[in-house]
Amino acid sequence: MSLLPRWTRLSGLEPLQITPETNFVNVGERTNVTGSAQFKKLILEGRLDEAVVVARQQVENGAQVIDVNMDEGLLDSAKAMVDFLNLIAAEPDIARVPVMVDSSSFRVIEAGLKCLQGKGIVNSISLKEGEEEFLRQARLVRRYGAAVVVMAFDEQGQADTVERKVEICSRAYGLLTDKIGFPPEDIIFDPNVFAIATGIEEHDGYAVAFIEAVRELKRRFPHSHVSGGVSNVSFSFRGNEPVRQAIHVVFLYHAIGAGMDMGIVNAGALPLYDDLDPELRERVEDVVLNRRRDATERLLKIADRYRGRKGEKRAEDLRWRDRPVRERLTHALVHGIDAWIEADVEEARVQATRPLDVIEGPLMDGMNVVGDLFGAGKMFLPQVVKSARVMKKAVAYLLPFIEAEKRRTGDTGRSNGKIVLATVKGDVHDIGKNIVGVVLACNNFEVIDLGVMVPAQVILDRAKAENADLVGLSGLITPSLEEMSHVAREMERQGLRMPLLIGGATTSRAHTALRIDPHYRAPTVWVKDASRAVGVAQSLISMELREPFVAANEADYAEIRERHRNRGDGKRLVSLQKARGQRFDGGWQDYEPPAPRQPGLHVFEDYPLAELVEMIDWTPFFNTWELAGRFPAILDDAVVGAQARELYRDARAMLDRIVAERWLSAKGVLGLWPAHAEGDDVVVQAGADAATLHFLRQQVDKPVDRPDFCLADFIAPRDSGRQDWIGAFAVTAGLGIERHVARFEAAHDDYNAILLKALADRLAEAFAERLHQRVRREFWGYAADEALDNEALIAERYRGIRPAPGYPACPDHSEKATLFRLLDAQRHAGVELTESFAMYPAAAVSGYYFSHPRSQYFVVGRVSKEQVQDYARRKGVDVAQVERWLASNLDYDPE
Ligand code: B12
Repeated sequence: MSLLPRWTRLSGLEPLQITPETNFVNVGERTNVTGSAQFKKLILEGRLDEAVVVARQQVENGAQVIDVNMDEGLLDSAKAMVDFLNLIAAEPDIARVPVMVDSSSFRVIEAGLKCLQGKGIVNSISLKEGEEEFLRQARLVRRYGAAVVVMAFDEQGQADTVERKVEICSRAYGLLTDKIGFPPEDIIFDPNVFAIATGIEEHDGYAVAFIEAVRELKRRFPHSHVSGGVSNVSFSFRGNEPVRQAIHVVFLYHAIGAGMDMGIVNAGALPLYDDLDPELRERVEDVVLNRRRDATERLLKIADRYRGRKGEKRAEDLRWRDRPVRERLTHALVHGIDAWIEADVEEARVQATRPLDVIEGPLMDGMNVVGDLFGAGKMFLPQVVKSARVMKKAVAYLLPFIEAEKRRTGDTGRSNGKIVLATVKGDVHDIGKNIVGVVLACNNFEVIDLGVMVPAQVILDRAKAENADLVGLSGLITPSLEEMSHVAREMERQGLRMPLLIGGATTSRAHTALRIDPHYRAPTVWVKDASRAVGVAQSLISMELREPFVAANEADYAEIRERHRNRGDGKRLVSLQKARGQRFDGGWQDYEPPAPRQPGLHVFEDYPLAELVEMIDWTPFFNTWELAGRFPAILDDAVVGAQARELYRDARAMLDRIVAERWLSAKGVLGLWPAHAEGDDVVVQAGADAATLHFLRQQVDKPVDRPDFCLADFIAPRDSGRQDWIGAFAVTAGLGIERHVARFEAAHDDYNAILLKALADRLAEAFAERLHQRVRREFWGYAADEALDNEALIAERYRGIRPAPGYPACPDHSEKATLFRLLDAQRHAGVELTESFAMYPAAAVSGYYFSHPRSQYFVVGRVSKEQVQDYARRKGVDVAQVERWLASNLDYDPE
């Protein structure tokens, strides 16, 4: 029998494991009436559907757990908790993450615990009312199978010194583990963060007390976790955000260093100290670490200078230019400065015996620093990509010298290992893959990037020819999952034996374990993101690490397969008939669908980019660069703010040039046609061309008052006697991008190449948003008076929806074929469909328009074989084909 490691295992519909590699668990706080005024208002006004949207946004923005708190005097908190948890439980995209049930009343907590379908966290219990009550509550928590936050609070009050914090938490730990067998990994301590620099002397040691308590608690109880509310610490600097930020950065830096591993902050990692003004940092550090008696006074003296400034250094400090060349190279790499790189490399080359020594010596040393800082969460992705640019420029400068040397001596140098990377056939997305390539190259891997839409045989042939150590596959859309299984099968059939890495937005550990790994006998490893790629690649290359790493991975996948085999007792789906019986009711008797003012096709040649710039939704842009948080708040974020501002400045500067110099052009087409629903299909009459759009229905077991949605429900059925309409669109903002990407790549500038692609994607999304707005106001015209600002548009506070094939409400990508035919999208918008229904150029979006006032987004989630068979029949294709298209949605194993 193999013992599972002592990791905290939480779950919503999906598992969340907290392993020693997990940097920091980010708990979403906006579904908390005590913390969010907006959420409180929605709950008090009974606008529960909008409150659900808040929860969804949290998850979309990367919260790994969501905190739900209903402690409000005007509410029946237990009822509000139950209602809200039941609502989100029926939304698979929210319910996938664990819930933290948060209340100061245990009655409310217990009511909440009864609704959780996975393993959540209780926030919180304490010894405030004595041991008996503490144990009673803890037993209940244990019976409900949740983890627990324990506050450092006992019969005497809240702990404020290290000794009291540690003493109370230790006592609680002892009681929990000895008396009721509570697993140590399910205990999370909250040793109270209090405000410092308040002018009261005894408060000066509060941050140190917290940090030292964290250190001691982690030493004593290594399997447990420590959490806390960070913003409390800077409370006395309210109104001076830059100083508050600096305090948070410094506090988090030390607290995380001491072992704090969970919290209600947007923290994925830590910034470099260099991003703070050194004077400010020093004085903040004096305050946080309580290093001198006059620390608060000294910070106050300079605090005003930073009001309105963002806490970062302004004038360039060039003192590093006076240091020896080796140090200069490291500095240039770590800070991504390429201004002097060629001169410095030349100086190092002249001093070195062989040109290769410059790479293998100072440059690799510098990149190792970058790799270590990134690995430790102290450097961010945009910085790493900039470092890689400096490295590439340095290598490019040295290459002719190295070639000459090679011709003379035959010496080719050494790399960490060779990896062949490709986006699989039918898929066009490469931002994620390129980022992974850059990060691996920074760690001295030789990366052979085959680009996008690469057929299996090309990948295999190249892997063989290069004698590659690793193969890495990337894909963004569901059909690519099937293609990845195919590549694995071919690798097996053709006798390849190097490990296979799998990555990209729709891939998952479960899919890799169930559908790829079994086909290939060499190690097959799913990699979540770029930060993890290096560790995985290095483990697979290393003589010592490989065996234990592969064994752990295999055990993990075997467990997933085992669980999958035994999943019989999971949540059942309802029959298709029952789900259809619970369809959304459009109220057709009392509702007249609006007729478009301008029906038919509308083509937009060369749409003005300037009009799109202001409609950009920036949040996903930062996510692309692994900076978590919402725009614009992210610019002031305690942890990633400085990096986010720098990236934003670069992005705006490039956008100006994209528009002024017409680097890209945007084209689009939309159509509005008469339509009616026939069951779960929608029949469209586009001029002489009639077409049927096929949709899928949710089969979730819901309370009777909540529908099992299908998009066809938003269109009037033929027998309603109403004339209804549907719309569709296809847009791109990526025409002409190749030339500029090639230009950057030729200059070894991955940073700007990735920046440009990410901006083209944003413009494509903005174009889709803008056209939808114009459809509502002009072309369909059912909301002619709509006046919403960008924030309201991003929050989708308008009537009607524009779901896109592939999105959770309509997961079948193959429907794009019908959409493209109706729109003649290739001719009108310059967009092509690949064999897997990806669109080229990559920066493209296509979808439908629905006008019904209560139309909404939802997640179809899992579908039964019965529905798949029905859908195949409706589409006129065989069941096996539909099973391939809907691989991620099947509630059963095909075959
Ligand atoms: C931005 C975005 C877009 C952008 C472009 C994305 C792009 N160029 O990559 C635009 C707006 C153009 C877009 C369009 C569409 N999108 Co989109 N999009 C997203 C979004 C919001 C983020 C994706 C992203 O860029 N992430 C950042 C990058 C850096 O991450 P990444 O690619 O995952 O890569 C990281 C890891 O996966 C890993 N990795 C990646 N590859 C590899 C390879 C190896 C070897 C390793 C080790 C690791 C690794 O490391 C990377 C760095 O950390 C996601 C939702 C989401 N949160 O994921 C939806 C999403 C991917 N899109 C989706 C869909 C459906 C579409 C459309 C089909 C919609 C439509 N009908 O128009 C189109 C398709 C466009 C086309 N050309 O075919 C779906 C896919 C669902 C599915 N099951 O297929 C998603 C998941 C949204 C959703 N919830 O439904 N999209």
